[in-house]
Amino acid sequence: MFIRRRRGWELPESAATPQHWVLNRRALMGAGAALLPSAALAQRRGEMPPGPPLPPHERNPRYVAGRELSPEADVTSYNNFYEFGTSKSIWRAARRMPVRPWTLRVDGMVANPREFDIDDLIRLMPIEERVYRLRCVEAWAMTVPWTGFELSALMRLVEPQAGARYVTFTTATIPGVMPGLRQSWYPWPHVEGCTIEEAANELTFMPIGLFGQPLPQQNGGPVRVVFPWKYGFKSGKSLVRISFTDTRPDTFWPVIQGQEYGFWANVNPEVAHPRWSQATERLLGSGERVPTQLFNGYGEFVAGLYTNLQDERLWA
Ligand SMILES: Nc1nc2c(c(=O)[nH]1)N[C@H]1C(S)=C(S)[C@@H](COP(=O)(O)O)O[C@H]1N2
Ligand SMILES: [Mo]
Repeated sequence: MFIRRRRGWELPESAATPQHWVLNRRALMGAGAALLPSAALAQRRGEMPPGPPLPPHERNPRYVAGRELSPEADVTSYNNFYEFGTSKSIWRAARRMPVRPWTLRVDGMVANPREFDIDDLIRLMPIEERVYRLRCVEAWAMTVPWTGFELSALMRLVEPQAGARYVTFTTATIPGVMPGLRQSWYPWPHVEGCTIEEAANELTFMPIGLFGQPLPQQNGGPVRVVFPWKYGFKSGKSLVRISFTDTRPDTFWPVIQGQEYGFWANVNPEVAHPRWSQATERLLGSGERVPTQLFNGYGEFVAGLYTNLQDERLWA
């Protein structure tokens, strides 16, 4: 007999309604509009819930952002996710991407290659919240509380082999919900990469949540990577595969425009983009301009990774 296991995320609709839909609904009803309940409205638009509630977890006080959190409404509605289109307003399209079930394959040069169901992975990993700054190469920046786990914890589970030198991160390609894939001149899928030392650094984090809620699709749900000391384009979204290799991967942006975007992409205020200065950045929400910091302010954690790499183009 086939017994269907009821998963944690298959909750009654009321329990699964993401917080911002509830808030939206309150705001709309407050305005006196006669509208469908928000969950039904979202469903009618084809929006999919971003996942089950996060497990209980705490904020790690070791990572201090030094500035206010960006407004959640801006963080979740101003995005770069080219699979859904090149504008910043892709959040509604991204919400149509189903994120359950979801499998993350971890393979290549590891002792224990595995395919993880995302909810099994979340149960296996030590989950915590970290407030990090994120600096886009376009010179906007945000400060957000990610929920997730250190990539190093996953590495301990799969055990990279001695010869593994690089790690690649591959984003899902789902033609039915990603209109951007029709722009066939881009080298889909979006592959990102780093060295094994960068992957093992304590800052390299795998978010599954944002502002205490499951990570919205537009921000890379159900699971992404973030390197807070690098330009944001290194932080691949909606990952389906992490692979360990002995050769440096051809990553997305250097393939498209190698003059402007390199493999390392560490933040540096003194190294201008060919078309604009990187000396300052614009904060999402307030629009305030503040000085850009070397390694986005994370030099104490990562500067040591690069002391033997001075011949490399580390900054763009
Ligand atoms: N798969 C994929 N990942 C991606 C991108 C993308 O277009 N596709 N954009 C990158 C860029 S340029 C930035 S700045 C960040 C933005 O993350 P956010 O939308 O959560 O702020 O995601 C990065 N990850
Ligand atoms: Mo970016």
